[in-house]
Amino acid sequence: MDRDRLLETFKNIEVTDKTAVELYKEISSACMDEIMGESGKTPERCAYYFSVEYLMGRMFFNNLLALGVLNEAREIFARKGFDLNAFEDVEDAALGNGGLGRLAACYLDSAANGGYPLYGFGIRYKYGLFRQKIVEGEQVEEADDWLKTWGDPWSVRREDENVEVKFADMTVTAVPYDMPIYGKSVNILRLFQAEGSEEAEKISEYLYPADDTEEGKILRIRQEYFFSAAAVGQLVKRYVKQYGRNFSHFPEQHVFQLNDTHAVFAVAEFLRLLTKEYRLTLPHAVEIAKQTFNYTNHTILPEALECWDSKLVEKVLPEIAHILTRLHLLAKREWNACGYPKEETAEMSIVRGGKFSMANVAVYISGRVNGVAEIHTKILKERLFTAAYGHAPEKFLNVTNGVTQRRWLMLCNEELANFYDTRLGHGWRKNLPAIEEIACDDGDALAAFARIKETKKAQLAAYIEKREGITLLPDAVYIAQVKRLHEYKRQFMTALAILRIYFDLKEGKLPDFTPAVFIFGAKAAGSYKRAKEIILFLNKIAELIANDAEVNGKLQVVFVQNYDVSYAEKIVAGSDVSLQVSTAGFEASGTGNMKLMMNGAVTVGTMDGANIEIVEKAGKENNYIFGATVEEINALGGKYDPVKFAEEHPRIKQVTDTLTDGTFGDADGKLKDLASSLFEETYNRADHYYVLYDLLPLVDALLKVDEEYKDRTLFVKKQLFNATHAAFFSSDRAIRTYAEKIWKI
Ligand code: 26V
Repeated sequence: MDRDRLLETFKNIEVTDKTAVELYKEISSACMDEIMGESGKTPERCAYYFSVEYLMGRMFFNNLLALGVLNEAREIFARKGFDLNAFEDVEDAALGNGGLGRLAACYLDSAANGGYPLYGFGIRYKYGLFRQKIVEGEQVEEADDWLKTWGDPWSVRREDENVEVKFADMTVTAVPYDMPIYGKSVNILRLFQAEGSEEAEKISEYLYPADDTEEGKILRIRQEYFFSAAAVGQLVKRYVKQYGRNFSHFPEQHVFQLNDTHAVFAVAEFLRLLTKEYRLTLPHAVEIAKQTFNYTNHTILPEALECWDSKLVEKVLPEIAHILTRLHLLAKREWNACGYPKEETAEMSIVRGGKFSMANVAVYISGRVNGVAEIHTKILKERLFTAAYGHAPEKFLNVTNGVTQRRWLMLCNEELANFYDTRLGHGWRKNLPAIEEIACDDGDALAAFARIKETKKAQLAAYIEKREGITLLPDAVYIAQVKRLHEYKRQFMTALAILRIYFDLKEGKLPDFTPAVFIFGAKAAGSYKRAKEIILFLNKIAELIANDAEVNGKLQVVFVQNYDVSYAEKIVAGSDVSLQVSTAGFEASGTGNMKLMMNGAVTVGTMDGANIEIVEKAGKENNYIFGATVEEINALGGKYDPVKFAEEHPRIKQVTDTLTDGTFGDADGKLKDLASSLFEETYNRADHYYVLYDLLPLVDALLKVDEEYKDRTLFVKKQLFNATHAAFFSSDRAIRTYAEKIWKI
């Protein structure tokens, strides 16, 4: 790529009489010309990432940074009187709902930057994850028509590579849109758009359509098969053109990574093609598949482990249902021949209770199965896939997640990046572990870092003011909990802890309390009622505190609307404290925890997911670990009785009473339902997530933070230590591990 030529093009772009949208398209397309000029032919061996989510966020600034022209571009256009920050209004490409999708985006970034040939496949949804508004404390969802205003100058439609995808009742055209990912190599994210009849086009309309009806389930199955089959079909066809029907070289050239179970139909489609179209025997096709596929698990929540009713699959994809059934029998025979006990073969079975277990297909077929943090992989081995692990321990490995420092440090915290440049030179930009060289007890470094934190906090405050119309308390510690809204993540527990602090303040028990601002950002899945009730509760607490003159100078709660990648960029850079308080054993890894750490936030967290590795690198003494461990929770067994527990702890009871005593009014029973989740058996056991059990330890941890924050030097030192010990959590390291241990690319 010719940097000077690109800058020359920028200089020649006329800005007068052009709208921001026109300029956006013109500048982007100049970049695209350079990038596409670079995307050459694909190497012999490539890795392919299959994911139903990609949370790319805003590509503009990222790509200009990758091209090495961001600062010059800012200057060039500023001189013409145009501020590139106008493009902060460009919609995020939010084709994902959380950690799994953002991880995919970070991995594409790191692969390109490391020069690893990794190509992504997914769906080009017409609407991304809904846009969220808060109206009277409640979440309101609006369609995210992300292409409407700014279009998508970062993708190229490739009709010459269309694929036909066949269902029992219709044939759909999968039209590829290629988004280049620029780095040392130029890789491609290929998203398929469904075209054809009105029914066909529904397939790529929405991300995760509700699957509580049969119709919804069918649509989900169609989506998953649609992009998997398009991708596999294309790759197999290209291979056959070169090698004919001898598939023995296929695994030498292709390695597939299933990002969770959403693309497991790719396995079935692969076997279908090889057996039906190319006449291999099933055992032979399975042998090839076993050398090609790998699977990453991202959750142990039973409700998220996909099982599709075999009758439904039969209805829309009869050949696929048939091949999965044959695969089931073949696997059974294999296990029986090995003499495995019945309970174990039942646990590993592909067909279970009339359903296809997509995870069991993935585990059976995959050469490698990985979890996303040490503790999570341990749980996969010991609890989720016990039998499979027992019989093939060599299959299982851990690859702890990572995040890209290009977006989550260089782009969102230019000030911190400059700080590293000043002290270390530019080398760290290609080799993140170099930041460990910063001396965290050096007075100058600490003072400089403290100033940067203040700057980033002020920027965040200004942004929140602009977006939410809320002025943050001055001289406060900023404490952030930003992530999907889920019961296991326990935003509810944080809410109760804040109420506890509120009462303590009112009762005069905290005379030296440093002002604290709690910042929440979270979307609740449209059909997840209880998650929405938690959002309401948080907003009610925010309002109660804001209207109480006795405490509103000391405590503040802000629930930001429409939390997304771009909002995250502001929040991770501008927070002092990162809340990672999931019930131990439930958060597979977390990646927000890494982003906040990388920007120098200390963690208040449980021993769960990657938090464990975070404190291993940055020291328990520099973070605030609290709460029950996995072992403690297991040891509690059925002995934990939350009703009794609350009775025994008046400090708990006082806050949980607010859910039912009218403190917040509750005509529609939403807060009462939250109380039920604690004290009654509903769809889960009473207090299934140990919210009350860990509540007072959380309060203590927060009060300790508040106390220690007063000693600014001490606290900033902890922050800097975290920031400079975050290199392990770079997705460059994670991708290198995948490349070396799994992909062999
Ligand atoms: C949950 C739900 C629930 C409601 C509707 C749609 C939906 C879709 C997906 C999921 C969870 C999928 C798994 C997932 O996102 N896991 C996250 O993966 C991250 C990357 O590995 C990891 O850091 C998080 O801990 C894990 O929760």
